[in-house]
Amino acid sequence: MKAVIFDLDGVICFTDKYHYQAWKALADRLGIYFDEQINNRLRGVSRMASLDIVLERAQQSYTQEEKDAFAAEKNATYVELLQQMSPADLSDEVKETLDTLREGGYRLAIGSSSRNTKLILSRLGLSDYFDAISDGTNITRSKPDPEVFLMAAEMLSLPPEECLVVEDAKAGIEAAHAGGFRSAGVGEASEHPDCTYPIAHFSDLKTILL
Ligand code: B16
Ligand code: MG
Repeated sequence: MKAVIFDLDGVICFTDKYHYQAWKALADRLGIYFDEQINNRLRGVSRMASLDIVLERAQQSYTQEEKDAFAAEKNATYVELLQQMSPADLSDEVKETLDTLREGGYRLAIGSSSRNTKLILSRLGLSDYFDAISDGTNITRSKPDPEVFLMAAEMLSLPPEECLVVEDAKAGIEAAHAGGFRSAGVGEASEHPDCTYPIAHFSDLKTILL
């Protein structure tokens, strides 16, 4: 393998709590039940698909215009919360592993559903770190479709067989598998039958790749 394509949320950093707070604020305003368990279902899922999951508990249906406004409202809250992030939110384990893989000759890319990828990378001090960034702004189909990873491989000018995808979401493992990539899964992603390398810690990538 020549490159590693990292999912962002849940792999490089942890924005779950901010997604939760932002969706909860919207759901509370609309009088819709929302809890951590529902929030867990939003992992790796695009913003509009996440909204559809949040609205499953709604007592009424909404127009597309209203849904667009709800998604924008949630995102405004989320972006505000992201201002709390700083390079201190990048763990020593993640930074050291990334640096070691790079020294080992691997090219490193991001494959994230988030349309806020560049903002998050900048908050973490990683704006210019990756060789390619494929995210929610350059895809039309969300994970489990492989588009986001195929775009990353294309940006690296490498075939999927030469790229390892690292994911925390089951939908991400399915996307990697569908695109012809091998995958390393952390958390619930490690339990997916299509996950090539289940790992307990991010630093285990060094054992797989070096
Ligand atoms: P945004 P990932 C995903 O990022 C998150 O896991 C998911 O919870 C979120 O809904 C999605 O990005 C879209 O995020 O609203 O910022 O565009 O895990 O693919 O890095
Ligand atoms: Mg993720």
